[in-house]
Amino acid sequence: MMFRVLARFFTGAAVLLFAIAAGASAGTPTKETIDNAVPVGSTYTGLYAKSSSDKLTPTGSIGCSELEPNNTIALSDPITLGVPCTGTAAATDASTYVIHYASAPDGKVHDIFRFTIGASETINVTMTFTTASADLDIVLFSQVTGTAVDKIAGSSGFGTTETFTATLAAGTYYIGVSAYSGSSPYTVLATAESAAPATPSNLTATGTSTSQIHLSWQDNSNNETEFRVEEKNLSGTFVDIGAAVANATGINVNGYSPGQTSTFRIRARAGTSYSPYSNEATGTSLGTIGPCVATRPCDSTST
Ligand SMILES: [Ca+2]
Ligand SMILES: [Ca+2]
Ligand SMILES: [Ca+2]
Repeated sequence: MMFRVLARFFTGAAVLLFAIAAGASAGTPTKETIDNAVPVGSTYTGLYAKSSSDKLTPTGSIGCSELEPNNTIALSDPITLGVPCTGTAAATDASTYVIHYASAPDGKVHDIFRFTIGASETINVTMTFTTASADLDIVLFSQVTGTAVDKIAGSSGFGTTETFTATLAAGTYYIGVSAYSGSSPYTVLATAESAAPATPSNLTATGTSTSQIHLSWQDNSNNETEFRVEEKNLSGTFVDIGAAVANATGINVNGYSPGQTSTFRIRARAGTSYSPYSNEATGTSLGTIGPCVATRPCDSTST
């Protein structure tokens, strides 16, 4: 079967086109969006049905944007573990289900994402939103009874980050986003705890005293156990010198002589899985260069 619809439009400025072809199981709505830069002038868009011989196979991680409406299980958007999904929720949006909270009035489920796991797994879910005056919450459920979701886990705090962890059997689960009040864009990230954490980035090393170098980085993972810190030794080999706790974005390394230079890298650990290494960063303790110390590297000008 093949049909084609052509639409012509003119644009005086660049617009965005971008294609996400999300596979969907039988009986589930399939949605596609196009978002790509086009030049000034005439542009054509085409819609056509493809047969099952479609050979497009996405590779790597692609971002995820909520496709409205998604306020029922049937309309839920797929979320890939480890890939952030963005959306917008407002307390005035249409909703189909409610969340029975134990110690608060019912919340409404405005947006729903779904994922499937093939084996038991511990899942970390984090939602961050940008409008501090709003109050967004998240809930995890696997089914609905009447109009209420059967809540497995969730978070209903008052800050702009909501996070929870749930250990789940194999199956399909739903993450519901509720705008308890106000309206805000948000990002949801669901990560399998057994998965390698995302790589920390933007590592810097700065001397903060004659005996101390401060390391700073960006935490990009929501499932890390800790960050392992490595330092290059006198023979040029990186050696693990210790760890910073989960969600840390900095640590002090002590024991230097004045003016001593050293190079570092870090990686996130989740259980037995490690992220790739961060960039390498080099820093120098304050003060004038002193003698080399056996356990610490010196730069070439040290004596
Ligand atoms: Ca929404
Ligand atoms: Ca909240
Ligand atoms: Ca983290």
